[in-house]
Amino acid sequence: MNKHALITGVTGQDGAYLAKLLLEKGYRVYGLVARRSSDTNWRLRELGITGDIEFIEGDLADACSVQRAVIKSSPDEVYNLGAQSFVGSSWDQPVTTGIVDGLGVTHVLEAIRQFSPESRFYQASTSEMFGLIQAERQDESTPFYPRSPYGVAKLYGHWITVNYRESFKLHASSGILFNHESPLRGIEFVTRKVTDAVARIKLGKQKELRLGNIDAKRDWGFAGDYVEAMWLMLQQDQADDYVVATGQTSTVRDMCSLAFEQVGLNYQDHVVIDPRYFRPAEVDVLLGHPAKAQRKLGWSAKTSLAELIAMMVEADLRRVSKE
Ligand code: GDR
Repeated sequence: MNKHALITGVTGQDGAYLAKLLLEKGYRVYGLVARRSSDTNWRLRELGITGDIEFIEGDLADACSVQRAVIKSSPDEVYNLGAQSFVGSSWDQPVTTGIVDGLGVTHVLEAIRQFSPESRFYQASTSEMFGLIQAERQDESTPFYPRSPYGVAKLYGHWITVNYRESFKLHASSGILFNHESPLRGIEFVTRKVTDAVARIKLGKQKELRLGNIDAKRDWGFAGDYVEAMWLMLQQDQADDYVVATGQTSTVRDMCSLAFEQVGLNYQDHVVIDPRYFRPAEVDVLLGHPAKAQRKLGWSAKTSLAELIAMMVEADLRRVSKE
């Protein structure tokens, strides 16, 4: 019998890579999708898996639709990856972000508790919960201090997952994932904004790249590596929380420099600092310490930042040259 998995956010970067991984493992994959007027299936198309997923229409903000999705998919595993995931937008849409990224998690957990209590649950927690840094390297015991409505909402999602695990003995785990990128990353996130601009500048379609705080430091890994950690968490006897990161940190400036060098350009000739991209409160530095994931899951990041950026620049050069 094939295992069933339900993925919320299946059309997002992580949803697409996870769906591919689970399909390769022989799972029947169901995806919760909200109706949108724009095309959201491009990632699934790029991975060639659109036809292999059973879509269920619904929205994390709508508890009834989440219940229906859980009943319909009778899942062995539920991966809650759906979210308003852009930190910058969370100041413009703080309530929507709170409903979807916070209460939405309770909707999924309640649906599991009532209709499918044997299902294993994965919550997409985030390094944004650490925010204002309390420790040089962040691990599962580092105190949280979120710095955006997104981080605050995700912290609720994290704790409600812990609470349902302790209250109702659900197999509910949280992956505290640090930044993870890929050619499927949305254009609003800084790595993809940079690699897309590098391709356009190289091909003569753009001159400059406007960025905000390029001194921010992030621990960037490859999303394709990180979805394996999600799956591994749900294969453990005990549910738990894990930091998933590379253990290396770099500035946005260094990441930019790598991307421009890839096509023989110097970022200083093209990058313009634009205060419009500064955030009301910033997370200055993130650096994960993924020792527990390594020890208990046997997981570690395989892709370096240089390899990741090279992969993304290559993909954007191909895309932009076809336009
Ligand atoms: P982040 O990712 O907020 O860390 O959250 P993002 O790529 O948006 O920002 C990273 C850092 O770059 C700085 N920055 C800019 N960011 C954007 N988007 N655009 C710019 O022009 C720009 N200039 C500088 C930002 O200020 C920030 O410091 C991501 C998301 O995927 C979350 O959903 C996820 O939870 C975390 O990573 C882990």
